[in-house]
Amino acid sequence: MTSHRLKIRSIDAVAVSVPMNRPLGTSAQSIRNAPLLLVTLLTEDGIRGRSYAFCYVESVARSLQVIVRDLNDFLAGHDVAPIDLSASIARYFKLTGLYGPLLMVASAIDSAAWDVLSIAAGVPLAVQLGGSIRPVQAYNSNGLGLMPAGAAADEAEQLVSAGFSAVKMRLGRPRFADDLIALRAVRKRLSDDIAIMVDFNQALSFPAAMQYCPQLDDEGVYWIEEPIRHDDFEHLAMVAAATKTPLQLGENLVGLPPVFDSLKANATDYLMFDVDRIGGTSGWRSAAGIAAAAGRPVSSHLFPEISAHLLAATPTAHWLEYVDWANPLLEEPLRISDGKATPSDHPGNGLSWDADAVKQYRLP
Ligand code: SMN
Ligand code: MG
Repeated sequence: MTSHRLKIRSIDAVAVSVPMNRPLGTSAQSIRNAPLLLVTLLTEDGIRGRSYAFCYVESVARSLQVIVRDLNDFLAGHDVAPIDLSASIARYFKLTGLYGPLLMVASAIDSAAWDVLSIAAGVPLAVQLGGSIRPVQAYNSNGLGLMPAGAAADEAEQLVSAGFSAVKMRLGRPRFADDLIALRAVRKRLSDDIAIMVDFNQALSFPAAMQYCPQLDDEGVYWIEEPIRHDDFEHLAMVAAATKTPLQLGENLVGLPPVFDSLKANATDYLMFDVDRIGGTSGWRSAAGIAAAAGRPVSSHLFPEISAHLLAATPTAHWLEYVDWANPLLEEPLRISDGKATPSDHPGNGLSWDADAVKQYRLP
């Protein structure tokens, strides 16, 4: 069977909400359950390609389920050719605009199509993309939300006890002094060789960032993520210039133009892509090319199972963000050992849903 003959029989989506082991309190929103949209693309030959979207809000997962079922009628019979598929979906949503949750659906379908292609080729996704199955360094990003200093230090200690050499903590408390107290408590509790990434989730104003970010330079921080609005590249560049600690940006960049523009503006030192916002596996490949041209390290945002493959095929791969949120639904959760994630070595991306768990967590 040659992959160019693969055709879509159906695309199905199921909305679920999975309780998280550790709630995530960010400066933007607090999350206790992970609402996911599980996408399955079935070909006429019976190959199933899978991916999922992280929807942040349960009603978004429910609404996207309806939209995928509608797209199913439009895409049935279409070739499993991700570039053409993306163009068809972009035409379908030309008038609404392909942003936010609609882009998540388009990205998830793209990644499910790449899953089909690599299953048909009999190789893991990383190999299909020109990489190899190799361990990727990962930081533990479960929990460590905006909590009191003592609790943060306790949680950080638990997070590294699983063998991780890096953790991410959220900042952006109403008083920066309280962020500093929590950060120092965590820094003091962890040994010096453990990296601490910090994430403001866009909480600061530009003047506040100019005042606070340079103060983090002496606190043993590995990167400062999204200190201010993610699309204010001009001011991000000024914060980056005033701060020795590298800035991290990218989970909110939708599609390729903002990746290119952020680099032209010198808005960030490091880039991180969210496979579901950057345009799926196809979007990641292109974005990774742009980052490589600019010599910028690339990390992932969420979706650790697919991202492990993508990073293994990214020329400037940096860190994988590890969260365990999809684990209850997966027949084979991502393998983590010694703080590194190894992509699944099955053909495809390795995602397969546990039917009982899907039944249990399905949204009404
Ligand atoms: C984050 C925020 C909200 C949900 C998931 C993740 C965060 C991150 O910005 O980078 O992990
Ligand atoms: Mg972030």
